[in-house]
Amino acid sequence: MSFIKTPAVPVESINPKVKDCEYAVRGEIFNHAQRLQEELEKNPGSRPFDEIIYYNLGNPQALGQKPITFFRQVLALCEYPALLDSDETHKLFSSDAISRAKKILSTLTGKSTGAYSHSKGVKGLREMIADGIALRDGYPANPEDIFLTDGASAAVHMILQLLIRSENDGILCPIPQYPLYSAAITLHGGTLVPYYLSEANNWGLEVFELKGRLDWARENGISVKAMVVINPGNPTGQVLSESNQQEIVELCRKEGLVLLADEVYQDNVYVKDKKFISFKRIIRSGYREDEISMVSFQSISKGYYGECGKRGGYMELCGFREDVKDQIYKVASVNLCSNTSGQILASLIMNPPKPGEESHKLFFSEKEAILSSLGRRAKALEDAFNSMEGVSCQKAEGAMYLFPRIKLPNKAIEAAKKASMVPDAFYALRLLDATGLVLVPGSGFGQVPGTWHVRTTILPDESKIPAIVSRLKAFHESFMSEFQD
Ligand code: DCS
Repeated sequence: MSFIKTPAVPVESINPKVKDCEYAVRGEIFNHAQRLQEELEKNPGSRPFDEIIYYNLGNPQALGQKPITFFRQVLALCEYPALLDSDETHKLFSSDAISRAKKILSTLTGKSTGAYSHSKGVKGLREMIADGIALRDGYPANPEDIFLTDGASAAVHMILQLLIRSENDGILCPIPQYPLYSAAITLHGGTLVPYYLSEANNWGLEVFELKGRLDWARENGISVKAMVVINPGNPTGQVLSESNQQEIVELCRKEGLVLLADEVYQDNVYVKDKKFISFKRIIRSGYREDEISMVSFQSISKGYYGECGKRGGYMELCGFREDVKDQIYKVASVNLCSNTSGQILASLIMNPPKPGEESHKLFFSEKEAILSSLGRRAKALEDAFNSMEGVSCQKAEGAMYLFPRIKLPNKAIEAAKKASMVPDAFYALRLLDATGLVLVPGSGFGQVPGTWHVRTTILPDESKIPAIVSRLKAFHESFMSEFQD
C-alpha cells in the first residue's frame, strides 16, 4: 500500500471496466509465484524447491528455447547496418541473411529501424507478408489489408474496439478461451457470448451448440457481431478439421458475423493426421470476396519462432468495405506505428529461407528440432496426466498447452470454499506451494460449470520433463489423499 493520504484517483473512481477485467494467465497464482521467488532469493532453502518454474505462459525463450539463427541475423543487421560495411560480416552472417537485411533496410522509412513507419507497418514488409500468405494459401493477399501490430494482442484490441459499441453488442467466444478475449471484451464494454467446446470430443467445436448460443443471445437483446475461433486452440490444443471450418464459415456468412480467426498457432501442429488450414483459404475457395468478413491474426510469439518479447504480429482483413478499413487505419495512426523490430520479424516468419538458400539447411534443422521436441513433450506430459488418479487429459494436436481435467474430491472443494477460493485455483496454489510449478487454473479460461482443470504449457525443457512429472505426480497423490472423500 502507498502512503498517499488523499489520492486524486481513489480506486472506487476508476473506470469500472478496468476493475472488472481479469487475466488469469498473469493473475493471482502468478503474483503469488513472484512473491515466493523474492522469498527464495532472500532466503534460499526456505521452501521444498529451489526455483519457481513458470509454466503459466506460452513464452518459449523464457524456458530456454533458442531463437532461430536466420531471423536474428537479419534483425541484427537491420538494427546495426554499419555491420554491412565490415569484411568480418561475411564470416559471421550467412549470405542470404545479408541480402535479406539489405532488402528490408531499403524498404524502411529513412532506411532505419529508428524511424516511425507507415501506421499499417512498412509497406515493403507488408508486401513480403502478403507473398508469404499467398504461398501458404494459394490465393493472393493484398498488402493494403494487412496491419502490423505490437503482437496479435494489439490487433485483437483494435478489432474489438471497432466492433463493440455497448453491452448490447456480443462476441461469440469459445469456452475455454484465451482470456485476452474475455478481458478485451470487458474493457471495450461488450458482452461475451460463450459457446462451449466439447471436451469429450477432443475439444471439438459443434455447430449446433453455436447456433443455440446465438439464438439465446438474440432472444436476450444482444446483437452478436462476431465469432472468435482459436485454431489451433488455446488452452485446448485442438486442430479443426477442414469440414468443421467450412461449417463455421457458412454459419458466419448466414448469420452475418465477422469471423475473428486467431491463427497464432498456425505453425504448431504435432499430429500427422491433422494440418493447419487458414480460414482465408476456406473462404477464398468457396465464397465471393463480399460474402463474408474475416480477420486473421498471426503473431511472432508462437510457432517455432517464439519471439514473444519482440512484440510483433499482424491482422489480415478480408471482406471489409473501404470506409471501414479507413476507420481502422485512422485508429492505427493514433498509435503512429508498431515497433519496427517486430515488423521485421513478422516479415521473416512469413518468408523463412527457401530450399537452395544458404541458411535453409540450418533453418530447417532448427525449426524441425523445436517442433518435433514440442510434439514429444506434449505426449510425455499428456501421458503423465492421464496416469494420475481422477485426471483426464485430451491430446494436444497443436498450440502449446495441455488442459487436463481434474476430478477434485468434495473435501477439497469444501476446503477451497473455506479459503474463499475457486477449487482449481486452490489446487494450483497448493501445487505451487509444494513444488514451485506455476500452472493456470482452468477457471481463468472458462469451463463447463462443476468441472475443474489446470493449464500447463508443453514448453519445459525435454531433459526436465521426467523430474517435473514426478513432482506433479507426488503432489497430486498427496493432495488426493489429504482430501479423500
Ligand atoms: N492469441 C492467442 C490464442 C494466444 O495464445 C496469444 C498469446 C495471443 C493471441 C497474443 O499473442 P501476442 O500478443 O504475443 O502476439 N498467448 C498467451 C498465453 O496463453 N500464454 O502466453 C501468452
